[in-house]
Amino acid sequence: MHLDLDSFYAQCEENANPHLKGKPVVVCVYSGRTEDSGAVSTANYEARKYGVKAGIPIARAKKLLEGVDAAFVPMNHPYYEQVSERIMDILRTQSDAFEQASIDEAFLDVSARTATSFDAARDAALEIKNQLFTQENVTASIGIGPNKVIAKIASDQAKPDGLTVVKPEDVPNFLSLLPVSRIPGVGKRAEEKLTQMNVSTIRQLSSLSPTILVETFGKSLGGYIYRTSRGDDDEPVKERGQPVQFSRIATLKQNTRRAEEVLPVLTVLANSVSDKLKEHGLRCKSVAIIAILTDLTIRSRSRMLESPSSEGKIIESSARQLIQEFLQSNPEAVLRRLGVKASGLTMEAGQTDMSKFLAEQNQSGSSGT
Ligand code: TTP
Ligand code: CA
Repeated sequence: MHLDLDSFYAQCEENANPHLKGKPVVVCVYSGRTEDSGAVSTANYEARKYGVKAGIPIARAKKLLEGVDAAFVPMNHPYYEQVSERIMDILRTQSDAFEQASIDEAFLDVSARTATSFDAARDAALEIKNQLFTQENVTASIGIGPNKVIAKIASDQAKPDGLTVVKPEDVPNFLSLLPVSRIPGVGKRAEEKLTQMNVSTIRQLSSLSPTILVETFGKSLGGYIYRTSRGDDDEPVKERGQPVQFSRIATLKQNTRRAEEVLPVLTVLANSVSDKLKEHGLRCKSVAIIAILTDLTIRSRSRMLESPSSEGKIIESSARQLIQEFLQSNPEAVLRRLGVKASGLTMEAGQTDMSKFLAEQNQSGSSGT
């Protein structure tokens, strides 16, 4: 699920100043040089009807709204941050995994709590919208899809107060007629290059060869555009700024320190961690074993791999060495439970985080706020 609050700063202002409700509201970043110099940070949907939008000069917005009972308010970022924090706390509790993507956007993995039912996910989204409205008096647009990039494109499909569900089997139809600019990270420059190649829809884009896209946009952006045009994305939803790790722990059939009993379990755990990494398109830089002893003390040993990997064999061989070293140097230790952990996770070679392109786009397309 991807959730994007509607005209976020403007909604915050309307809630702080209820007399603004119903009027066109323009949130301004005044530069201070002259009374009207500066740019529009955002405008509510009433103001957008007049053509007012983020990034245009305030003077131009005033012209567009000449004779209209509109409000021009200065941006108050610390206040929007407070509102955002409260909203993100609500959303976090409604997800299995959570990733805040900006002050007013977040990804929610709801796969487990909905048992991957798209109908249950729709109900969950309605419940979230309801909760945001009752608790914070804000509306949001939500997209639901089989992966992050489809959910993000879907959340932009029906704004404001929208809800768009794209089931896996509907992905090709959903994408086919959308303009290429709907792909997050495809900015003005990329769009122009594609127009020169006679490509305007995502369907046309998906018929280009990966080689051409990589030649035109470079390995990273080209590869990303190619995958996205086919609806492919396997980035995990992860809390930003926190190290992500995968681990698997099992209870042994009986307490033991005998290699012939320990190693087969280790193999299963290593392969399970490897599957999890591959499923998310990730590789790990280091592998650890977790040994839970009969007195329930927890011991661990870790090592860096020569290069990041998601291969079961590599994870298993590291884990084997670690457990053997551990048992040798702890002759009294008897194991009750055993775990394998992969950490220092990185994207598969050639893949780049969608968020990187979004950040770049935000930098080049912002109104200088
Ligand atoms: P957006 O989500 O892009 O815009 P929005 O929430 O105002 O409107 P909507 O999602 O309904 O289309 O950006 C979130 C906030 O970031 C926005 O409220 C104000 C701020 N912002 C700027 O200050 N400058 C900008 O150029 C943009 C695009 C946004
Ligand atoms: Ca928004």
